Amino acid sequence: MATAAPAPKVNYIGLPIVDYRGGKSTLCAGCGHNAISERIVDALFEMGVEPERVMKMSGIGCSSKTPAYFLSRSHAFNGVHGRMPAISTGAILANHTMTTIGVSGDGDTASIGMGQFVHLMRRNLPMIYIIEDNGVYGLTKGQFSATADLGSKLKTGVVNDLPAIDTCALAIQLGATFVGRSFSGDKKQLLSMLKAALSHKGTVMLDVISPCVTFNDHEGSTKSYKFMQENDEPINEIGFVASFDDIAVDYDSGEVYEVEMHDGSNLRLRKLHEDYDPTDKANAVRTLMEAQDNNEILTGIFYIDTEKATFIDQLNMVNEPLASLPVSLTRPPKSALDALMTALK
Ligand SMILES: Cc1ncc(C[n+]2csc(CCOP(=O)(O)OP(=O)(O)O)c2C)c(N)n1
Ligand code: SF4
Ligand SMILES: [Mg+2]
Repeated sequence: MATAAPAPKVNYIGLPIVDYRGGKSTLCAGCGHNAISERIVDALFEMGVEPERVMKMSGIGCSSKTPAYFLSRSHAFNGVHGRMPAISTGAILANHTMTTIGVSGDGDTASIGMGQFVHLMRRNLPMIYIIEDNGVYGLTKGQFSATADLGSKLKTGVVNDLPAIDTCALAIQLGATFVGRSFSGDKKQLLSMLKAALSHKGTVMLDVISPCVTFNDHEGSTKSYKFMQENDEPINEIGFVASFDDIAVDYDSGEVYEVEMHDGSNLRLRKLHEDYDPTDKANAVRTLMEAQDNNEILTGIFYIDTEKATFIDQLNMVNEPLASLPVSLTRPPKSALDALMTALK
């Protein structure tokens, strides 16, 4: 008699991990973007997020194709190149109760989409914005993007003679309230960062170095697997304890910066870099600028603010999403318009 296959492991809302997966990736084998999709699947599964309560937003690029490869049961919008922030803003204002994950590329964000990116960051909209950062326009065959480091080399030998835009320093300065950098090859750090991001109320901006194996993984590239393995310098070690886990895990509180998240989860940042305080905005920007001058690649959570009002708070929006409010509540009656017209006569 054949034995029954073991039941699949389920998360705390009773779903197996397959419910969080998407279509088969058409990206190059070994592309860092594939590893990021895998961590997004793991994070949403482990945090027990309902797939139907997620909106996946993206622009154009290999990176922006990836929402097709995770969470097939979620809502998705693949926008025009660099315009994902405006589309996300509209969608979040229509329904701020959804979990919104935006996936962009360094070209999609820091080149064509820069104008949109800066305005998204200053609004502190509740969403997770991920830059899958390979320093090149992968989809259009590997030209330098604006995050390519000064002095880095293309395969053809062309040297980049412009300084890189540090999207983390920029996001912190502009108003994002959870900002970090990770590496697609660091499973543990990226997963903890994504899980903490899912507990944050406000804009999360994560720049994830994600090597392009086809156009930017050679000697002379500063976004290659080898370069990251040799130069990745974590500023803190991220420990995340979800609200539904046992919070009482032993640790040496003297070395840990502890942050209470909105949903009751606990974020513990073990200091690895002097006495780095992730709530000090000016110091966070200065640290990133100094790292750029010293050619250091810092990773970790650079900045967190759990107090700042979100765009939804600032607009005094009601809890019920605009999208599901009845017309009787969103449209003034004819008598109100008549009274207004009379008052203006
Ligand atoms: C308006 C417009 N301009 C240019 C393009 C061509 N284009 C497609 S993807 C891309 C760059 C993508 O680079 P990035 O965002 O870094 O994504 P990657 O492919 O590296 O993941 C460009 C310039 C386009 N699709 N639309
Ligand atoms: S071209 Fe580069 S970025 Fe695009 S799928 Fe291939 S490895 Fe990834
Ligand atoms: Mg790119």
